[in-house]
This record gives sequence, C-alpha cells and structure tokens, in this order.
Amino acid sequence: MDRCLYSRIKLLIFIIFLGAICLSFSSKREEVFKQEEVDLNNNSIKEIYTLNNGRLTVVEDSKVIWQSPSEWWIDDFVIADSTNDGFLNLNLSLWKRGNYGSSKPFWVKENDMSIKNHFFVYNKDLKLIWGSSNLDKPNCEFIIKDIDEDLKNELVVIEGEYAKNRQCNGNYIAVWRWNGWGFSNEWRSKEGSYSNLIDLY
Ligand SMILES: [Ca+2]
Ligand SMILES: [Ca+2]
Repeated sequence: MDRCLYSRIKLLIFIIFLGAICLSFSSKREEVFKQEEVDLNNNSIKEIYTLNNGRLTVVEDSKVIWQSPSEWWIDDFVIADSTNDGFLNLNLSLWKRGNYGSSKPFWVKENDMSIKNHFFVYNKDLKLIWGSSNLDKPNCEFIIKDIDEDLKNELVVIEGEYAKNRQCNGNYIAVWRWNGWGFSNEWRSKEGSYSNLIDLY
C-alpha cells in the first residue's frame, strides 16, 4: 500500500478513536430516519430519498419512483460515486434473507436463508449494478470518500460480527476499492473497538 494511503488511514483511525471517546458509543442501528435530496437520475428534478424504519423510498415530483422491498432492512444509504465512473450511485447496507437473489449460481444447491448483511450498488437509473452475497462480516457503518486524494473514492467500512441482538460492535476498519466487477479489499485495521465513522463527514 502506498505511504499516502497508509498515513491517511492512520489519521482516520485516530479521528475515529477521538470520536468514540468524545461522543460515547452511539448505536448506528437506532438511527432509522435519514433524508436526502439529490438529482441522481440527472433530469434536473431532485429526488427525495427517505430511509424510515429500514425502508428506503425515492420520490420524484411527488411520485414514488423506487422503494426497497418490504422484507429488507436497510441500515444506511449513501449517494456517492462508489464505482468511480463519474456518475453518482445509490449505495445500500441492507439485511435480507437469502445469500442470492434470482441469480443463484447453478452449482449452489441451497440458498442460505438466514438474515445477513449485504452491500448493494445502484446506478443513476436506480438499477442494481452490483450486489454482494452474504458478507462474512456485517458492516456496522460505511462511508464513500476519497481518503487518499487520488480523485477516486474508496469504500470505508467498520466491520462487526453477526450477533443475536442485532447490535453491531465494530471490530475492524476496512478500505475497499471498486475494481470494475466488485470491491477489492485494500486494507484492514488491527482488531479493536471502532465506531462513529459517520462523524468524519
Ligand atoms: Ca431527478
Ligand atoms: Ca481515493
């Protein structure tokens, strides 16, 4: 990893530790309302993105143009160019049953129907362009930001572990980068206790 990215990640971790100390531990899961106005589809009319109780609704010109399935729970959404093609994406951290959707590979005999965390990326037309299968470690928080100033965004996440009480305790910070067909892991921190990544915004 180049020195610039490494030093920025060290700074990021330092700020997160400060954030954790100053702001105490706030559970991201409790934050169930978020609203943003963005013209993602580039038709000069801003859409209103409303996350309420795990469900995301997109309204444009008073009409619902997209809504997440009722059986998903969405933790958070970020509108940012995660694929570095110059266009904004809708990026979701969501919980759902089933490792795969309709595209289950033929060599997988049974779909894992436990509820697990996934990361989905939509294009400007709100079409799914990439969706993870079950993540090995759930993301407690994520941001999409150019942390090494190479004019390309990175996906920075706090990874936790699956727990019965749905509490997400951050154990690692990880940096991922879009590689054209998915996200490659660039870096992962030592195990620790991390939270409040969102306060870096
Ligand atoms: Ca629009
Ligand atoms: Ca970058």
